[in-house]
Amino acid sequence: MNALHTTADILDIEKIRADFPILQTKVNGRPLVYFDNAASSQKPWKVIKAIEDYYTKLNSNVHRGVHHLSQKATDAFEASRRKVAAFINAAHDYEVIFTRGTTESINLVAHSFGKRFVNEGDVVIISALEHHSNIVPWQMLCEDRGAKLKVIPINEKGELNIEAFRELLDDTVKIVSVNYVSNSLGTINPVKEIISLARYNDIPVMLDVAQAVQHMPIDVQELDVDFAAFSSHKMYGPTGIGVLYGKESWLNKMPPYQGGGEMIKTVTFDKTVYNELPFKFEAGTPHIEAVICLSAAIDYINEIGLDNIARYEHELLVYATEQLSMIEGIRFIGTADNKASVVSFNLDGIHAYDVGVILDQLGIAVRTGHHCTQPLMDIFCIPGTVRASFAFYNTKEEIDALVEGVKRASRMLR
Ligand code: 7TS
Repeated sequence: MNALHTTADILDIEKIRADFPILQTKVNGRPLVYFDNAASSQKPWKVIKAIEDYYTKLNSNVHRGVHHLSQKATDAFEASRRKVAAFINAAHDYEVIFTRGTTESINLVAHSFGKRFVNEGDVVIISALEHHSNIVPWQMLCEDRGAKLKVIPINEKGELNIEAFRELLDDTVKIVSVNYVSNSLGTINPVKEIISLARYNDIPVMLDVAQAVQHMPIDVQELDVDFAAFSSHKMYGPTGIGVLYGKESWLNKMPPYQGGGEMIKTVTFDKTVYNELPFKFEAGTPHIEAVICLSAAIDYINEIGLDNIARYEHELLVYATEQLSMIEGIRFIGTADNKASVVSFNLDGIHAYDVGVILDQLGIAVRTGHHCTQPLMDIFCIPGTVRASFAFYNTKEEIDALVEGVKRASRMLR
């Protein structure tokens, strides 16, 4: 915990907000209220300055040069890998693969694990709560291999039906891939139970932790998860960089995802010998400055403390749910008992998009639409929702502004 941001476990939100320069922005003459954190979070000075530092002090390609700058850049790059490994408590830093983001991490596993382990008649299990990026790559794999995609159903609150999951498990299932936290509904899934049920049947599990890693501590060893994917830009770091965590035993058995420089040991025109982990999965020049600046984002999160973050964001969730529920005609989509700081709703007879436009006029940024979870919206028989997703720099006063804005939209659009 850092004395700068916390006193006796209470976050100093004013100090925290001063760390995020974009929060001073005015939109349509009003202070920006940024409630689109699930899409992408804002960046603190620490990260912004790290980008400048990289280009003014370190810029050079990594793992290639004997020269001073290349060595310094490589050291910083590999230090960042160690920081990520420690952040999720990976057993080895080489189990951390840098990718472009969650989407690429899932595609990597679907492609590479799939090529090696999924055959005709096999089954891949996902859940009804998945983002398109945890649906489409598996559909592509299943189509390619003649395998079948099965889906864990949900109840009306947006919670997974674990009994139904248990019944799907048999020896045709080759992998289970589910999210930890639903981006559209905020449901926190019982991933420990899912992993232990799958483990009992010797089935590996991939977790999409894109909406979890910035909200709660994640320990991949304690979870005993086989793969995990997340994006830097949702955790206060730069865009264009993400992580695939994979257990060494799996990664060693999987073929490379892409070919090129860096992922090889030796190349002749007859044969290529692949590099060891993690480089086998990192073809080409990586997004060096983003990797290095992700490390600054992790430092920032650690300074505040994920336990403090989780506690404060839960307060925001409870307050927002209470206040919004007083609005006539509001319907919450996703009312799970265990939720992260995401509130999704619709107003009776009013299109989510129209609510979003009015909120934007008031300087309030929410996301509207299907949130890249069309099959989930189909289950609720709706085209989309208005979604407010909170971060630790948000305040109850901002939630009051949202509630006033939604009331106004309701008056104007009825
Ligand atoms: N998985 C989940 C659970 C997500 O929420 C997202 C992005 C992704 C995967 C894809 O991440 P990317 O960084 O590779 O694009 N979710 C959202 C969202 O909720 N609104 O905009 C993007």
